[in-house]
Amino acid sequence: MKKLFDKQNKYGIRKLSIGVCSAVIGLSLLGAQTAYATEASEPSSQPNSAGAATPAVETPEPVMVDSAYAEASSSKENAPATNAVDADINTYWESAPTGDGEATTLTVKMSEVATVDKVTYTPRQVTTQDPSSPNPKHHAGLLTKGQIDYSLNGTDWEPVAPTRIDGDSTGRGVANEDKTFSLGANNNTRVINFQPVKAQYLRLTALESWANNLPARSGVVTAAQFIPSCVKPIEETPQV
Ligand SMILES: [Ca+2]
Repeated sequence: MKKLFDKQNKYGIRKLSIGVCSAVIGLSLLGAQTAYATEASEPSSQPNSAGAATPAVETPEPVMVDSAYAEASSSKENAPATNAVDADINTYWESAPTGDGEATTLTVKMSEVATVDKVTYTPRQVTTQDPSSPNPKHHAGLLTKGQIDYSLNGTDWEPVAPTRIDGDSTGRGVANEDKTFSLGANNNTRVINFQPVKAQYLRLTALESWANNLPARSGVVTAAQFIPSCVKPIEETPQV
């Protein structure tokens, strides 16, 4: 029985892994910057021109975000932090800022320690309705400036060093020198690239967000997805 469970469990993880990685591949194509081909699920078996046998290259296994874990400094009802890591673009996390100056954060966890060099961020996709607004259908909670910190244990944190933003057509998606990053105020999916780090936790700190025509909501931050892209480092196993 245990064997069967293990098998099913592994299959479940692999299935999720493919789904998340496919999403990242699609984004990379949109960004037209990088061919993110390392997750190809099929081994490269094309014959090369010389016909010689290609030596097997060990490819690190992708590591998945823990879809059962996500924490936020605050969340609106029906918009929990785990909605940012559920691989469903239509569900989202929404902060519920108290206005007391507390930083708005979203923390996600990988299933194991991994090498991470990018995060895919998508704001809430649906517009919100507010009858009191002159523009009752509007976007709110668009992250426009943030910082990402990483941790091995969920206690000690260091900021990552952003290198490039992909998928931001506004020209405002930039990596800043002070290790923060800026995004255009739109609801597109962006990929925040940074220098690779070894981590199990990533924490987004929202520094600025945007809501059109509704200053009262400008402190709100949303994430339909905030998903690290990572691989397990190949490590030499010491022989005991
Ligand atoms: Ca979601």
